[in-house]
Amino acid sequence: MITYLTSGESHGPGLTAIIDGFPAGFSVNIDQINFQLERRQKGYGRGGRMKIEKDRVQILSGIRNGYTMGGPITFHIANKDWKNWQKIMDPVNPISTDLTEREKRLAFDNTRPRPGHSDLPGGVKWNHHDLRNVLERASARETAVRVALGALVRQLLEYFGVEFASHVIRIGEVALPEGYDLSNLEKIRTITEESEVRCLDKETGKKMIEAIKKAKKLKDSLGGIVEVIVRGLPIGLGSFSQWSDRLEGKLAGALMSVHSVKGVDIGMGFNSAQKYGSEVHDQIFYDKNGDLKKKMFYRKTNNAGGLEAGITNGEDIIIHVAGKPISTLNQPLATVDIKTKKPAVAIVERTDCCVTPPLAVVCEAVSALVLTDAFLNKFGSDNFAEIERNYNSFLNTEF
Ligand code: EPS
Repeated sequence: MITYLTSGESHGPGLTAIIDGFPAGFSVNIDQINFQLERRQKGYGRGGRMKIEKDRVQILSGIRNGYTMGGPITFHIANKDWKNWQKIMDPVNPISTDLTEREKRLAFDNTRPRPGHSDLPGGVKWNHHDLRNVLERASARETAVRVALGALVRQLLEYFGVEFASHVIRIGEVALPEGYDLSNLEKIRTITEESEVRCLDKETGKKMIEAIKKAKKLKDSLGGIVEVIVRGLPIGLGSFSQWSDRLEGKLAGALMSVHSVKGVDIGMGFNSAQKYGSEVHDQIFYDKNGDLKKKMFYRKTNNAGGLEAGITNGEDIIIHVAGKPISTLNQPLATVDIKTKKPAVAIVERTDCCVTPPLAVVCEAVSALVLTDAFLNKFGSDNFAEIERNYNSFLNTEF
């Protein structure tokens, strides 16, 4: 089983992750990990921080001469911004007495919780009266190291012909018109890489940018919806045997843990609740020359989004993830100062205006972590050669 932990603060020295349960003997492409980190940093609506950072993974354990060894793999991503925060965020020394006015504000003006953020619940929970102790770890900066982990494990799935893609289908009120074509994922990857908002349609993309510009002008923020597509997984990953093994639950749980996410649905999702069963369920067909991964069974529709009863059915996994607008607003909302208990306006930190484009990249990574775990649960997780044998044996065994 894959398990992982992440650590690190947004303005601390850096982020670290340890992943355990990944098999030995797999050749890792580090450039691919850094490529995913670069993708996450891009996107119209990002703030000033991304001009400072240039995320690169450093490997501290578990990989030798380019191959995994089977032990815990440790990743580190340095925060370049750390040098600007050391006087405030030093792990050992107290806050420096030599601070600029801006630094004084960042160090001491942390008592007015932002509605929608971790500040108030986290402060009460951990009894922190300096809310910087809360918001630093709650920051979405953490997603950088999760993307690095996802970028590692997806390489194993990609070796077996699995493809990942994602795109933005809504920003604020601007939605990608229905009827877009998902048949060529390579094309989707190319188009979204060229779009500042990861949108498949140029005109809609322009409108999304306009919407973000307007939000920025209003000193407000905007959320959106992304779609993740995973193609090429075999039938039979996951289980319904226990509630905790169901892949819909594992995916939704993992994706709901991503910063700002408030909704996840799979396939037709929420819309299926308005329809008859006959309009929803994907009828089953058989082709004796068909795809071995699907055991030659296939569907002409994919309303289930590739999952039935917690198990992959061989069709594309289709996931929609809704991210709320970021809760740091340059036009701050009403709050209460936790020190004086008097009405106040919320703290303003440097912020992004819209993070829906990078959310797509993060959701690919988080989905990859869940799906690779399911793959290894079926085909073994000690060493890569054994996994490959098991996988080929699965393909070549008649059902
Ligand atoms: C974040 C606030 C911003 C974002 C940050 C998440 O950082 P800063 O306060 O330094 O401007 O840019 O996201 C990242 C640093 C990142 O790598 O995605 C927050 O409060 O969640």
